[in-house]
Amino acid sequence: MTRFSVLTLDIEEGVATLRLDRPDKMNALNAQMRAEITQAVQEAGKAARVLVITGNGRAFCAGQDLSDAGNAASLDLERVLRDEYAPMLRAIWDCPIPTIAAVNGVAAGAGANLALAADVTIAAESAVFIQAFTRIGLMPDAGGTYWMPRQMGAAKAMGAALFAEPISARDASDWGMIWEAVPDMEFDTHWRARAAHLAQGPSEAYRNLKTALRATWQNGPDAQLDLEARLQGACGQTRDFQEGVVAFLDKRKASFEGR
Ligand code: LHQ
Repeated sequence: MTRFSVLTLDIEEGVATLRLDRPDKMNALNAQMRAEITQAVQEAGKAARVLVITGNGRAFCAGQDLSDAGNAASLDLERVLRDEYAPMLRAIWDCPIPTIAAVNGVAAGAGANLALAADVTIAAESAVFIQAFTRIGLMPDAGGTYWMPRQMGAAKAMGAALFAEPISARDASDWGMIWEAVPDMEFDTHWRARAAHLAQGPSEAYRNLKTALRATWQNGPDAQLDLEARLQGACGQTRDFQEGVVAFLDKRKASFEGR
């Protein structure tokens, strides 16, 4: 497995855990971090059954490393977004296994949108999400304008972007921006249990439901019904489906192999 310098990647019992590891910089994203996340996500997608992205230290991720920028005016934002952020976000969106963002602390700017790019976002109650961009004269990027209105609705997305105020984990959960907020004391145990659940689940069904739930934004009902039929047809060919039905009839818990 590749050695990384600004993150760690551990794979155990089907769970890949990617920890952003620049705690003194609140895990801010520099070029090295973006490249390593892209590579680690791709590796995890091949070697594990679920991927968790979390942060070391008190932050999840403070977004773009602003100390990297030097003279901000000379930073080519368009290039950085196209060449470095987009591949990282595509790697997460295209990841064939379920992805969990375990948001242990503040998630700001591109760090907030990194958290939203995961399939499931679980936050510690003390964590906050800040669309911090307008504070430094920018608009949301890193996929925020794509995910925010879809996840929290247009009104909340516009307010979050314009006011750049911290959104508590509890509000984020209530608004539908994230899956759940969890008391800090239970946070680690909780996301590990969630990850273990998915790592023992029917991987083909997960892959296909991700495809269907993403495609729904572009499809009308006919296309979506057609897609469901095709993808469910593929699920029907799996051993996990066989096992699921037999386990149901045997009144026992299914033991999925992930194929
Ligand atoms: C940091 C950072 C940071 C470096 C904290 N960088 N050091 C932009 C441009 C280019 C291309 C593409 O797109 C983007 C997208 C973006 O992400 S723009 C938005 C960038 N992020 C922000 O504006 C957030 C900046 N950080 C903050 O607002 C605060 O630090 C937060 C709210 C995250 C945490 O506040 P506190 O808990 O009060 O901590 P702190 O501010 O004291 O920070 C702790 C240390 O971390 C501190 O360093 P120091 O040496 O003084 O201890 C900060 O300088 C450092 N840090 N964020 N993004």
